[in-house]
Amino acid sequence: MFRPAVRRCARPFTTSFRQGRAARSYASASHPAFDWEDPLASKSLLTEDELAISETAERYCQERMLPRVLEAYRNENYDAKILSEMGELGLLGSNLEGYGCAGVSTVASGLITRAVERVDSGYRSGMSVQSSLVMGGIHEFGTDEQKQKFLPEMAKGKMLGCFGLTEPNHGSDPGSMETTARPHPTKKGYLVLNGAKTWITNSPIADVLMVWAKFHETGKIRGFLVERKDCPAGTLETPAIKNKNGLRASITGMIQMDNCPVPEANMFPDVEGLSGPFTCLNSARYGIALGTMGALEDCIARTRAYALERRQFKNNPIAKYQLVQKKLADAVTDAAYGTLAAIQVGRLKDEGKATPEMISMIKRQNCDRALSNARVLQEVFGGNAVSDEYGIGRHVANLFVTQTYEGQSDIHSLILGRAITGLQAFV
Ligand code: TGC
Ligand code: FAD
Repeated sequence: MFRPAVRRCARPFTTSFRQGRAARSYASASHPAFDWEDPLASKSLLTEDELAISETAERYCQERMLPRVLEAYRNENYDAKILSEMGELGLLGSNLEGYGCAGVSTVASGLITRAVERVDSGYRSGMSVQSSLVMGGIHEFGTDEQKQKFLPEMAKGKMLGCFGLTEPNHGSDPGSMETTARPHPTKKGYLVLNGAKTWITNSPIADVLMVWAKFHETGKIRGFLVERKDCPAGTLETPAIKNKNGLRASITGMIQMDNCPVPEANMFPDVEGLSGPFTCLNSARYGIALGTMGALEDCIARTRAYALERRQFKNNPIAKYQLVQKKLADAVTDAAYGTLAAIQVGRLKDEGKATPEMISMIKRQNCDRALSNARVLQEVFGGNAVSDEYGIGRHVANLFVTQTYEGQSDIHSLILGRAITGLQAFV
């Protein structure tokens, strides 16, 4: 639970959101009130279904996840039951059609990530990998058999997945990966995977590991579904990476494969090259764009509540000082702009009109602005920012990771730069 250590200078955002608005509102019959929680009225762009889904997700996250996060973060203790709870509520693979998935809009799926990330980016990470990267990939590229076998159980959160693209020597440049898939020396209809993946969310607890590897015949990247239960001892190891200084409420590990057998039937049949993993990443990057707005909004709510209660100099609340107000104004503006941009791209995505560059733009901008604002808002807490009970430091550490994974922000700048100039800057 959120319990301030020194003085009651802040409360969970659910209790403090509405305080103080009436005193400064210009509302009248002819003038609507300014709502600092939704300054540009993004809610007016949502359908009734989307609003209901958002409310369900927010309620679950605040009532069931928030009370667990402090202990999870302190002890790097990810509770995998969270995924089955989300499954029960229909929050996993929510924008996919069929196979027990809810089939909601892209925007609705983003509102779910926003609700989860309002609590913690690590919890959102665990969900994004399951929903967007693994379920999304199987839905897009899998055979009928693969879809039937994996998706319904994954939608319930009873089977957990991870997504292995990054390697120790190849992060921003996955096209240079070294992991290979070759024919099994003795078993017909099988391949063997060799190589290592690192920084893989959920790998230590995954039942099914989506591994991207270079196929022996063509040298092209192909996707494989490795089932842990079918791997002989010593062929698959997934050690956890401990002592992280961000995203501690999620579980991260490696995937080490030593002649790891995988049936040919577990290879995606048609997709070749980086368009496979990057198609999965488009959905996950979208979820991060709206998700990080949840983390930023939580930073804003905590900071506002703290600044209204904390008093310095002539017993004034520090919220009265202009420098504090500017910090809040900057953050609230960026959260509002970021939310609107993500809703627009979500709508375009459902109409088939979104480009990968649009997703790069909102992923980069929202992650960068969330991190930058969170770092500045942290200053408002003074020394109390150092106590984990105030929650703001956890968001700052997490938001560094969101800016780094699924394409570091500078890489997204180069993706945009290439689209603007036609010139390739990566190599
Ligand atoms: P490039 O020539 O740009 O593209 C190669 C092929 O891929 C296609 N493609 C895409 N397709 C769909 N969506 C996209 N967004 C796509 N981007 C590229 C492209 O059309 C081409 O297709 P084809 O058919 O012609 O072969 O490839 P490149 O090697 O030059 O790429 C450069 C670059 C920098 C853009 C790319 O490597 C990149 O994006 N790097 C960032 C790496 C990254 O994002 N890694 C993510 C790892 S997974 C992760 O972090 C999960 S964290 C999850 C969590 O915990 O929440
Ligand atoms: P590098 O590629 O070494 O980059 C280091 C720096 O150099 C960056 O700032 C980068 O922008 C810059 N740089 C690199 N190339 C260029 C260039 N050409 N021009 C200018 N600047 C450049 N991966 C997965 O596959 N699955 C997962 O589930 C997953 N989960 C993760 C969870 C966590 C907690 C973390 C930290 C990472 C995770 N990742 C995952 C890996 C993540 O995607 C990579 O860390 C990320 O892609 C960056 O790769 P890298 O760490 O190797 O950095």
